Amino acid sequence: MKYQEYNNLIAVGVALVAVVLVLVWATMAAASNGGPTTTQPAGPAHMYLTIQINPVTGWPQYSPANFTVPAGEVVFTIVDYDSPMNWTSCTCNVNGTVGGTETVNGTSYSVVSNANVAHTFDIPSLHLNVMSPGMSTVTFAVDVTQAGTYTWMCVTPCGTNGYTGGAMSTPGYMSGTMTVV
Ligand SMILES: [Cu+2]
Repeated sequence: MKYQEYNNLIAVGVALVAVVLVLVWATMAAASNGGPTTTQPAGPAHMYLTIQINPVTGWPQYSPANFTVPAGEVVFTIVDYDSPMNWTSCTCNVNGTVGGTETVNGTSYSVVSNANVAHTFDIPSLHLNVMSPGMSTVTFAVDVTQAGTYTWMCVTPCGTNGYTGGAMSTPGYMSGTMTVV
């Protein structure tokens, strides 16, 4: 073997080693950068609603009244700052939620006491019925797969003049829309 040939062989060998090293590095980089996709599921979306007395009208009001949530499971939290109200004609069965329950201040119920039902959150087309006791925090989950716009409403005779009062008859207070996308 001539000296020049020997040198060429060395050069080819070095080049091959370099190529192998680059391939090994690329494979490891791909693996550490989520090569095989093992990402955690994001978990359910959250929607936060509050019920407060509107300072101008004096009527209780859900906020936001019109909102958008993603399709699939969504966890709702309703913080109700309104006063407790006894609603003796309420059967108060939780309906249409994941598991058929809601939590009131952290305790799970399938039937809520009618001794305190300041408001409800109802979507008749989904058979959803959730009670919101005054001065409490309610959580529940819904799982709506069908995109669309759903009308929600409170069915408690809340606010001044009950069923015929402004809060119940004016959209944006005790009724609104939930858009599922
Ligand atoms: Cu209400």
